[in-house]
Amino acid sequence: MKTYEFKNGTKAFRYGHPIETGAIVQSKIEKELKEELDILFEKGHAKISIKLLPNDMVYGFGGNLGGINRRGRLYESYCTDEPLHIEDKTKLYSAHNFFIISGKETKGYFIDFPSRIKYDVGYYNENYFNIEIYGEDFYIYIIEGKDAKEVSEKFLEIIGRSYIPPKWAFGYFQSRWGYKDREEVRKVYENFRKNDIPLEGIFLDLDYMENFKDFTISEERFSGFEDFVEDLKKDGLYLVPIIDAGVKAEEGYHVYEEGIAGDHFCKNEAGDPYEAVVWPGKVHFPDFMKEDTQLWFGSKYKILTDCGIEGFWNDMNEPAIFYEQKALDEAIQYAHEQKDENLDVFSYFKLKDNFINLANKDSYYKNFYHEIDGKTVSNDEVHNLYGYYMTKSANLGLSKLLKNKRFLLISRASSIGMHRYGGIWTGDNSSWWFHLEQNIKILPSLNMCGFFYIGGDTGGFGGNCNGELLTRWLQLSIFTPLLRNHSAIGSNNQEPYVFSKEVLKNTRNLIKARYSLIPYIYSEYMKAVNNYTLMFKPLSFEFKGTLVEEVEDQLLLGDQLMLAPVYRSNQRGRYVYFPEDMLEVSFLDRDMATTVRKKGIHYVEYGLEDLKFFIRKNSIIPYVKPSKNVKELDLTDLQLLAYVDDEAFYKLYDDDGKSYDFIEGKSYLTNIKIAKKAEDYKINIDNNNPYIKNINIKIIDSNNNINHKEI
Ligand code: MIG
Repeated sequence: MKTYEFKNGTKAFRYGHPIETGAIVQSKIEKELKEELDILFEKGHAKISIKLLPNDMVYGFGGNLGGINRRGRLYESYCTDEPLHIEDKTKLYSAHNFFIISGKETKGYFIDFPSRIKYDVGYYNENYFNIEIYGEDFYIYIIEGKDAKEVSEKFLEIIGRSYIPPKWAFGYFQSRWGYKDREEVRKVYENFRKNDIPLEGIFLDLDYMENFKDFTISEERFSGFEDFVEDLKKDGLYLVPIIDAGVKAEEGYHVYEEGIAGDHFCKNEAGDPYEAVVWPGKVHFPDFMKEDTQLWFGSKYKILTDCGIEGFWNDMNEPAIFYEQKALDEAIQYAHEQKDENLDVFSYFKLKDNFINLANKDSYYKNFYHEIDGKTVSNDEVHNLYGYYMTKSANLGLSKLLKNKRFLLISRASSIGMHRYGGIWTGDNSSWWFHLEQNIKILPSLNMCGFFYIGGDTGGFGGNCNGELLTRWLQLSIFTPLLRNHSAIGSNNQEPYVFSKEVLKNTRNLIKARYSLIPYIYSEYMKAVNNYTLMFKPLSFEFKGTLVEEVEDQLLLGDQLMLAPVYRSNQRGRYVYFPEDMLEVSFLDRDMATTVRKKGIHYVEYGLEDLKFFIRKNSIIPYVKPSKNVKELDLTDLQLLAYVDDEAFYKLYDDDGKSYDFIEGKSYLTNIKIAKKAEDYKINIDNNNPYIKNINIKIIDSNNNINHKEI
């Protein structure tokens, strides 16, 4: 074992010879340290057991189901295409091995290991947190701090700054698997414009490709693609195509030919390109663990960037496998053998399950190999790096192709480290109220693991969404960096305009509110990323007490807002816990009504026609007039909504939203200070944002007295 220490005090323990995943970027120095965890090495696995005290909370685990407090659940890190997000699922698309145990003392742990890990977070025995690592070579990082907030910030420091998208990536996106051709996409765009709903872009799903082949465009359905992209861009609209991990194995197809010629595909046991079946039929998987393969695949995005594309979503990169030919053959063979048998129920179940369980079998991932530093390593051993390295490859490619221009990039599979290369969407949720609730809880957990450009499929992916659910979901998603309404083929359409007039009106207003709030949301995003702080926090990261620890359906956004979305049907409002006095804002009310809420529990009315949030004491929220897209956002007249008790501050961050010049300090700051002075207010504004000309301020005091100021 080797031990190390980081500048911020984080300790690292190296066991065996771990694969370097690239999750950690900060440098560490070797230092003699006492081992803190009792690790039992047994049959090639490592087992750790941590005692949990009755009031310990467990945070982290990023993109998993369950509560903000992870205690009482089972988790597994093994990236999986799991389309059914139900209560008893232990793993989804991500492997986010960071967690914090917080109680009398607080410690964070990160297990840097790229294969399977199982966690029993006090599930079978409430007093123990048991971990089983499927290997003996790994790093464990231990982070101490005075509380969970400090620990999470220290972790963000060592894993490095998150990916930063362009500002247009904060707009509203419409998506649907099944927009079958150019005409249909154009109609969607026209419908948004006709109905006066802002729209930043449309995601293109598999449908745009020729036979599901990466980096091809269907001539038949999307002819004249380049002109189409350009045409829409003139109106400020972006198209964001999907790229899948599997490359169709088909002679004559350029990506396949180049992949074979350049030796870019993962191998099978015999050393030939490994073959599995996904959307295109037989595919090979690029070996993203190899640097030249990363560069090669990354360079293929050029085919689309040459058409004017500046955003992508990487899908099926767990990698998802529908079946291996051999496994299918065996299932068919077994079925044949049973043909004239008088099956008992168990044989029948076996027959049926043989087919049902064909997808993503554990055994498949042991059947193909990567090359790492000249060594052959099975996918199973580095399984959780696949989506990460695919997205790294895309990021490297796009950075080269688009130079100083930022791009939108999200991935479905991920592990920690990937957060520096792209964002994620939370995969195939359903149009269920329960998934709206899950969407609330996942946000802070993802931030803790480094992921900031995040969002769920608003309205739900599978199943049929109704107007009420879409509206309620938007009331949450208006605040998430990635705001995308996406649905599955075969489900009912869920664009805002397919429902009643009432729903159209409400959703239009909500999306407009999003655009009004982009200056704030962007500012909070950039500050969180640059300062290694969380954008979304559980209440317990800022306040103390039992109630605060138990509330999981409210969040803090930045240091200014508390969110309390309605996530159940047929509600006219909900109970909200106020850990301190706050200002309730009805943002879509004609006069933007406000109510001072005293510390405690209150029933807050929250209709479908509104957007509610709660401003913390001495905080200021900036907003502007809505626009149809980010390009047309106009900061000339900046509005401020301030809840002032004695002295309120806000630092509004802005930059060109397009380039990386902000890294060299090319950003605009507007420092705002509003202090109560006897019967009046003293306002200090230090503005170096050239776009802001006038500032209108609405100041509300703790008695809900309203004051207007103009600067
Ligand atoms: O097997 O491309 O999560 O967003 O619409 C399904 C089709 C493949 C899964 C993604 C989803 C996408 C869908 N994909």
